[in-house]
Amino acid sequence: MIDHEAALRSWWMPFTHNRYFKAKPRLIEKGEGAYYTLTDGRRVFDGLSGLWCCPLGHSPASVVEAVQRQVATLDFSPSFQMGHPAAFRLASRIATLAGRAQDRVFFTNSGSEAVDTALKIAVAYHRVRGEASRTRIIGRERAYHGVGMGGISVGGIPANRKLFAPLMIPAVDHLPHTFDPSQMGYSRGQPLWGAHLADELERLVTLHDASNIAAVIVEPMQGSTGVIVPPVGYLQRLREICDRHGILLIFDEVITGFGRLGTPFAADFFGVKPDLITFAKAVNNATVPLGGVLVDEHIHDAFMTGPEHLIEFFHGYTYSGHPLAIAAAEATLDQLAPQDPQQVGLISRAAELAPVLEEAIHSLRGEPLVTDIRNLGLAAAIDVAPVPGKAALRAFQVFEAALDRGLLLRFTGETLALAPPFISSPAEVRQAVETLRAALDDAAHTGST
Ligand code: PXG
Ligand code: PLP
Repeated sequence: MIDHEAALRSWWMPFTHNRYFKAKPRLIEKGEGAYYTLTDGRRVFDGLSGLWCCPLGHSPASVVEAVQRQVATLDFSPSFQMGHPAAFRLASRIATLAGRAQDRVFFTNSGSEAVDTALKIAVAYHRVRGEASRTRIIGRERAYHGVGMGGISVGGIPANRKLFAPLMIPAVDHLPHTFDPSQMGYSRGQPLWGAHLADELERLVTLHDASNIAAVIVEPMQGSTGVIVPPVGYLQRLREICDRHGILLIFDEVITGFGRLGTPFAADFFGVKPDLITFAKAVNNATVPLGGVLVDEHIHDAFMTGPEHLIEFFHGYTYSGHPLAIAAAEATLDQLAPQDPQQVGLISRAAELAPVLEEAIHSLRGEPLVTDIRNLGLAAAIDVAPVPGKAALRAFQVFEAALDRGLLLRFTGETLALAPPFISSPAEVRQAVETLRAALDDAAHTGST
C-alpha cells in the first residue's frame, strides 16, 4: 500500500482540492493522440484537450521533433536587446493568421501574463498619447482572465478575488455577465436574448465619463466559468460603444484563439475586431508555456517616440519568445493552419466537428440531473442540479464517474465542460457524450456525500 499523502505532500497543487486529491490521486503518466494513460494503466479520452490547450492531441510527432531540433540548436537566447529569427517569423505568422498582418505581437509565457501585459499596454497607450486620465478598466462578472494582479482585478470569479482584495488594481468596474437560463436555457450556439446587456457599458461611461476609461476586456466566449456564449449582437454592441467613446476593446482569446470556434480567432467567428487580443494555450499545443498579445499597429506606433536608442516600453519577461516555445508554435500552426493552401488545417476540422458536438451534447436534455446545456464551436457545457446544501459537489461526482468510465472532463461549480481535441473523430465525440450520459446516471444514484 503506497502512502500517497507522504509521496505527494510537497507539491501544493494549483486550483486543486489538495487534501482530497492526495488521499485519492489521479495521476497522468502518458499522452498520445486524444488519450491520456493514468499511472494505474487506465486509458482515458481527453475531453478537455488538456485544459483547453491541446487541439492536436498529445505529443504529436511533428511538434515533438521541432522542439527536439530546437533544443539541440539553440536552447535559450535573451529577448531583451537581442532576438532570434524564429520569434519574428512566428509573430508575423500569428498576425497574418488573424488577418492583421500589419499588427504586432508581444510574447509572454502564459495567459495570465498576456492579460496583465494587455492591461498595461492599454493604460500606457492612453498616457503616451496625452490622455493620462484614461485609467479605468472594465471587466465582466464571471470572467476568468488568469491569476495575475491585473487578471483577478478585471476577472469576475468571486473565489479568485476575495482573499486578495487589497492587492487588486483600484479603478475597475464589471459589466454584468450574460447568462440567464430563464431566457436562454438549452440554447444551441448563440442565444438570441441578451444583446441589450452590452448597454451597461454605456451606463458606466455615463457614470465615470469616457475620459477616465482606458479599456474593456472580455472573453468573447467565457470558457472557464462554463462556456457562457455571447448573445447575438452583444459583442458588436460593445465594439460600437467602445468606438463611440475612444475606449480600447480587448478580447481575451486564451481559450478561443487558434481554432476552438472553428475560425482562427473568435474575432473572426463573431466578425468583431478588437484592438488587442490575448492568446496562449493552443498557440503551440501547450507543449512549452507560451502566450502573447496581438496589438493593433496604431497602439504600437503610439509608443514609438523619443530617442531611438532608448527602450520604448518597459515591460517583458525573461522567457518572452523562448526558442522552444516558438519552435513548438511553428510546428503547431503547420497543423492548425498550414501555409500551403493545398493542405487542410485542423481549424477547419474543429468547424466540422462543432455540429457533431452540438447534436450529441443536446441529446442529454432530459437526462437525470441536467439543468442546462450550452455549446459553441468545439466547446460545450452542461449544468447539473446541485446536491442540496453541498455546492459544487454534484459536478465533481459526475467528473469522478466519467473518469471511472474513461472520460476526462472539466468540472467547475455545478458545470461540466467538454472541449475535445480537434483530431477527435466524430465517433469519439459522440462516445464522449455517451460516457457523460452514463456518468450522469451514476451520479444520480450516488449518495450525497
Ligand atoms: N484568460 C482566459 C480567458 C483563460 O481562459 C487565462 C486567461 C489564464 O491563462 P494561464 O495560462 O495563465 O492559466 C485563461 C486560462 C478551466 C481552465 O478549467 C481555464 C483556464 C486555465 C485553467 C483551467 O476552464 N484558462
Ligand atoms: N525576480 C527577480 C529577482 C528577477 O531577477 C527576475 C528577472 O530577471 C524576475 C523576478 C522576473 O522573472 P521573469 O522575467 O521570468 O518573469
